[in-house]
Amino acid sequence: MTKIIDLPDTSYVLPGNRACAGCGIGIGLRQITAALEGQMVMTVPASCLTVFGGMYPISSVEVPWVNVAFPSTAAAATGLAAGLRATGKADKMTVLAMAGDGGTGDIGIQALSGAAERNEDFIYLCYDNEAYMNTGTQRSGLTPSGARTTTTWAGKRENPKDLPAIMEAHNVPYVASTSAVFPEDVYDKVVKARAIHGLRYIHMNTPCPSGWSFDPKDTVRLGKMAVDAGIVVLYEAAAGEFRLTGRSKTLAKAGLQATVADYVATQGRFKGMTAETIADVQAWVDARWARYLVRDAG
Ligand SMILES: Cc1ncc(C[n+]2csc(CCOP(=O)(O)OP(=O)(O)O)c2C)c(N)n1
Ligand code: SF4
Ligand SMILES: [Mg+2]
Repeated sequence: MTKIIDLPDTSYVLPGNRACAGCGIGIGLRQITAALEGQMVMTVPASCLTVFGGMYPISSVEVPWVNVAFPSTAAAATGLAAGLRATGKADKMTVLAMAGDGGTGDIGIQALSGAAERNEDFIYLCYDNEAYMNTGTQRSGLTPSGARTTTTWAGKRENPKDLPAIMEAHNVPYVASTSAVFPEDVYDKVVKARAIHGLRYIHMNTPCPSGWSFDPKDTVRLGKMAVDAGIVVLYEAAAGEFRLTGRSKTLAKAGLQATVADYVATQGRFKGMTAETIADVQAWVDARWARYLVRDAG
């Protein structure tokens, strides 16, 4: 595993973009573009990520980038991959489709599922800030239970969709779950995915100070707490071989170091969450964590 001190200094993400202070997306995007050494073309639907892309001719990201309509990210990536093959550039350049949780788990899932079934040759990276943030925080299928959004005023009632599991069910060659606040874990997974052909899916948790309602200085602390509580789990399934990675691997031996109650207390979006809902979410997290431990043990 790459140590944080050994991550490359080269950055394709310039300072001075218009994302909110403390946005988790920027931390992840730096590692993703560095892992691909800028040898890439991105396709991105409407989302907070387009804020980093900026408005022509001003951009904070130094790689080719195609903005596309909401449901069509994976379809556009399919076309870009075909274009690279036709022009003999497929070995040098990687197509990166990158979209939010709403754009992936709800609106773009049809094109993504089709591309996965055909095993198209690109990396699809879903950054998960757990709601439709760019339009002011509406609930998505990946918003956690108990979270208040502008469309779930009393707190969402359902647990989030398990998108990496849905992608694993497509039998694609690589599926991973990571968090932007573990840059070395993001970096290693993108490096690994780059060397594989076919559809590679990476799910990246990205804390969002504005939508989750916490102080921007706490992005990394909260992101790490989500992993320590087993709410976000770092793992990969390469050719069907499952393993926990990084901090989650450590926690498999040491035990989880935080609870759902600890985690929800840190964010305004969970204000008013009842003890009963917290207990329900804890039971859901515990059952899921137990399944990961069984898979990791092989
Ligand atoms: C077809 C369509 N419907 C709605 C919108 C409005 N819209 C733009 S960004 C956005 C939120 C996207 O949410 P997500 O994919 O989770 O990315 P995030 O904004 O959270 O980064 C919405 C609803 C749009 N641009 N196009
Ligand atoms: S709303 Fe959230 S995800 Fe969007 S730019 Fe701000 S911090 Fe980042
Ligand atoms: Mg989102």
